[in-house]
Amino acid sequence: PAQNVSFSSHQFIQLALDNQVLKFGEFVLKSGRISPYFFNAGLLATGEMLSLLARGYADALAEKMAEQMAASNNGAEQQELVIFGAAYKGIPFVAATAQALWLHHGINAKWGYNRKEAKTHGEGGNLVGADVSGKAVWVLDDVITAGTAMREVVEILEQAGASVAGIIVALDRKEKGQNDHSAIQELAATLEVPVHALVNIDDLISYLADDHGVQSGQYKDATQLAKMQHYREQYGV
Ligand code: OMP
Repeated sequence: PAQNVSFSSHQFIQLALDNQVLKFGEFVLKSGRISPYFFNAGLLATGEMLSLLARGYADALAEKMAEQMAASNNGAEQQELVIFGAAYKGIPFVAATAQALWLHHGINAKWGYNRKEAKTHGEGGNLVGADVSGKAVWVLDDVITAGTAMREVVEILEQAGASVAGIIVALDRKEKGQNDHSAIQELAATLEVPVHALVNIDDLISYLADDHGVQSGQYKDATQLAKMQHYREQYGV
């Protein structure tokens, strides 16, 4: 059955191409860089794609938990897992991941997210779901380029009295952050936490460069590939 299919980066990239999640052209990024490709995670808008993405996040988290358990004293006790999705795109992803963790790994993670507008009535505040205060939280996000969006999430969590246990993104564009290291390397070094990406720019380029990515011919565009390679030389690490 479809729900038992585990994450495959090739399947993920092919679905992203088929559904215009991964597009080619000229895009102005949040960092101001002009990119020949754009990954719009908002278009992972089918049950199949959301399930595959959530399975990818969940498998990676389960593996990290197993590593942590093996590294701890006698590995007896399963540590608490708290996951956090940043508004807006991270919200459905964190919910789907909590469900995938439960269904496929038997891990009962706590999950929460922020809202962008603080609520002034009812329960108030801008955090929803699991209480993150005093907790080490795994952050889920869609794409990392220069790391600005992720630094904002880290700040939201720190203000809520939480710390970051690790970071998982769907796509690491592997671009320079504030210095010559990649944004992901910088975050891993400053926060001293593991950072994991389901796919990165090198995976995209090699997928497009060999025959996997060209089932429907339309992606076999040498100029497109050359542009991506050129962009990677300019901003990549
Ligand atoms: P940084 O804040 O520079 O790391 O950019 C990451 C954010 O940019 C993501 O959270 C997205 O909102 C957006 N983005 C994409 O969604 N897809 C891309 O391919 C590139 C970007 C981007 O603007 O860099």
